[in-house]
This record gives sequence, C-alpha cells and structure tokens, in this order.
Amino acid sequence: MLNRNLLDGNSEYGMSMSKRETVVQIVNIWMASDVFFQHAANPKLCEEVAQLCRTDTLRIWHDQIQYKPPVTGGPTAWHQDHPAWPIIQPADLVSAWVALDDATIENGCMWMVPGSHKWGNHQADLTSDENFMPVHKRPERLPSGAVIKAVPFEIKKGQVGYHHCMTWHGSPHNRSARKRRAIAVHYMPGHTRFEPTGRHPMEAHIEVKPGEILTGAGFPVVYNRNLEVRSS
Ligand SMILES: O=C(O)CCC(=O)C(=O)O
Repeated sequence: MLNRNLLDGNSEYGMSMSKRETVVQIVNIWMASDVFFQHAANPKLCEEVAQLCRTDTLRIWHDQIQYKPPVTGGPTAWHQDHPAWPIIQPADLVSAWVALDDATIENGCMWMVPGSHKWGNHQADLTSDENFMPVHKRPERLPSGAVIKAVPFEIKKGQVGYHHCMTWHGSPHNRSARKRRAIAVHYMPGHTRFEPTGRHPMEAHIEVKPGEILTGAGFPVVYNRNLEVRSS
C-alpha cells in the first residue's frame, strides 16, 4: 500500500494550512521500494531503537516521508503520535527520523518538548502561539513540575534522531529557499498488541484478533536480537 497525501487543507494533525502551503507525505514507501525497506531494517538504527524500547524485536508500524518544499512548506501542528494510533498498545513506540536535507530552524525543522513523553495524553489540549511555540489549553491538567519548553531539533543530512510516541513535537513553515526532506520510521516493540476501536482506518488491514501481538505481512519484523545471535 502506498499512500501519497498532499496536505493542502487540514493535515493529519488538524493544522489548518492555506491553499499555497504544502507538506507532501508518503506513507509506507517500504512496501513499494526495497531500498526503503532496507532503510527501515538498517541494523544500527534498529539496534538503537530496540535499546530505547528495551525490546528484542521490532516491527514496522509505518514509515513516513515528509517533504516541506522551499517557501511554501506548511506546518505540522504540535502533536503526540500515539493518540493517532489508539489501536496499538501500549504506547511504547519509538520513531527514527532521518534527515535527507540539513534540517534547521530556517527550513522548518521539528521542535520537541523534552520530558513531555512522561506527561500522558494531552493531544486534545495542544495548540500553538503566533510563534509556533506549544501551548496547553488546560495547563492545570499537566503533572506537577511539567515545564513546557520547546527546543529545536536541528540535524544534519544523514543524521538520525529518535523520539518517543508520546513526545510533543511539531514543525513550522519552511519559508527558506531550501527543501526539508526526511524519512521517519515508526517502530513497534515486540510486545505491541492490537486493541481495535472500530474506527481506525488501519483496522481493515489487520488480521490478528483483539489483544494479540500485532503481526502480519503489513508489519514486518525488521529486528530480532535472538535470531541475530543464532545466525552469527
Ligand atoms: O517531519 C515532521 O516535521 C513531522 C514528523 C513527525 O511528526 C513524526 O515523525 O512523528
């Protein structure tokens, strides 16, 4: 399955963009191209993600190319990933975001809020101010001691950054003359279960029963520490 979404209205994350603003998103390109599958299965990326997840097995939930074109590249609203994925539990996924161009403040790099992955689900309350800084609509719902301080996630072409599926993140416009391309792979640790909601578009592609580990051709294993040990 290859979906190409031209987000020139309301994006997946509910951010409103004008007609001239664009983010090109290609989802599950690993299914269309072995090169991209090999990227998702890269041993170094997978080993590092597996360590962060404290797991011995990783499956692909999905990948995602994000292209913010020069000048007209639109924003990706502040969000948490897992609230968009309620059918996979628990919320233990980690994403590997690889820059295909230098990502800087000027060309719309991601911003993140350190520590926010420990604060629970605040998706419904996340918005931003006129400078694209994150704002919580009901700050009294935050755990005590939580400080909303966003930091830019500037990285060089070819570098990788990892983020937890509950981390608050977003990226503003690309007003620069430079492209901002990246590929993110969202990895499920081996214990990730399918918990249907009856409303999620991916449910039609899932073959396991509710409560079972989410396996299947659409969610290939890209890392298995035990198999690696046996084959060496
Ligand atoms: O590339 C971006 O600006 C957003 C990507 C994102 O939200 C993600 O990888 O989870």
